[in-house]
Amino acid sequence: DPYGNEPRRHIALKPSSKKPFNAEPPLALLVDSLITPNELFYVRNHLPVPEVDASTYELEVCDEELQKEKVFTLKDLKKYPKHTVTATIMCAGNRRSEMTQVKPVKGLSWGQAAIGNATWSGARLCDVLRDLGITDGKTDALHIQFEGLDTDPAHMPYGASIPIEKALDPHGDVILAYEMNGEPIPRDHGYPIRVIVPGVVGARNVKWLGRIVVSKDESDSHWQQNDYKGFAPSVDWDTVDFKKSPAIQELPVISAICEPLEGQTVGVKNGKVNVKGYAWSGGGRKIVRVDVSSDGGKNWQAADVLECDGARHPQAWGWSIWKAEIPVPKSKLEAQLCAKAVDSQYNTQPENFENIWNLRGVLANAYHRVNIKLAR
Ligand code: MTE
Ligand code: MO
Repeated sequence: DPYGNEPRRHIALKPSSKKPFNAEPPLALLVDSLITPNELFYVRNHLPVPEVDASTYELEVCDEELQKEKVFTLKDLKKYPKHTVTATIMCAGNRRSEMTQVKPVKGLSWGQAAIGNATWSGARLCDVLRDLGITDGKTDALHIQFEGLDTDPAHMPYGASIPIEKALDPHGDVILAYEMNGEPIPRDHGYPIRVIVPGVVGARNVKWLGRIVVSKDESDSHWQQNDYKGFAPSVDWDTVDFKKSPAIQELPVISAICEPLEGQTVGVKNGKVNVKGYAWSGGGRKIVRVDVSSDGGKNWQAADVLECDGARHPQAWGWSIWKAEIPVPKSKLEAQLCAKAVDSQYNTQPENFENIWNLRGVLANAYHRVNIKLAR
């Protein structure tokens, strides 16, 4: 059984699939703190978790054009200056279960918790690449490919790539991380080395990193080429051509209400209810405002937003947690709460899922709507 050696997991992580293991934490726990505890961080594995011995671990880094290759042990990587970033990782399929309600899509039915925020430490990828002679202007390469040590039955590894500009940008904060929240990265999250690509979709943050290839080409992996792409609402499985859409990299602005939950009965105090959630945007764009409504989006009020230390455009890699006390319509026994966030480029979220529906159910960032009952 390739799944015979999986790590132990926290009981609060409710799996949507066990082999491979995929699970998200309960929403109320998700927004308890700005930093998501390791054991509650959602897990998205496509393959069995590989068993990696840190004492024999090797990372291969090669440049296809220069035909150069260098091998790094964990000790070698720890010799580079230790760089720490607080970054949110989100699956492109986060909130897919809401998009499905418009029309079915293919993919794991994630709720709103396929996202987490952690402090990651490791070597900067640009420092490691510089030691191979790869710097801005000194290479014709266009992409940095990553391969995991997790493999399918045909021995094909998980793989993805990012544009070289992101990797070489000293402000891009791409790191080869060996720590998550001050501890060695847990097995489920990529032990012993995982690439953290802040502001970029989860799928490119390759875990159990085994190989880096500097190349003129994108990764040819299934997950880069034939998955994790957006399409028009009119495209279906008979007409889809995966070559026609670019691979998702930076994610659009998103938010979610984590308290109260859909269908919950909520106590009204002084005509108001308490609402809490998260908001985040890709590409280092900062959350500048979160608007909350209790009447389905007719009237809005700004929430109080708590951001990560030092959050600054365009390096605001971590999410924000927001809270609001919002008046509910008088004498009504039901209300529809809505949330939408605005990022530092003044991008905001689409109003509904009809307009952004796509067959893979990715980029599901419409207003989050939660219907509640009011106890008066
Ligand atoms: N890396 C490897 N090697 N194998 C994987 O299956 N899944 C990717 C990414 N990196 C994956 C991977 C996807 S789709 C996501 S959303 C994130 O890891 C999930 O990271 P997490 O499990 O640490 O939350
Ligand atoms: Mo993902």
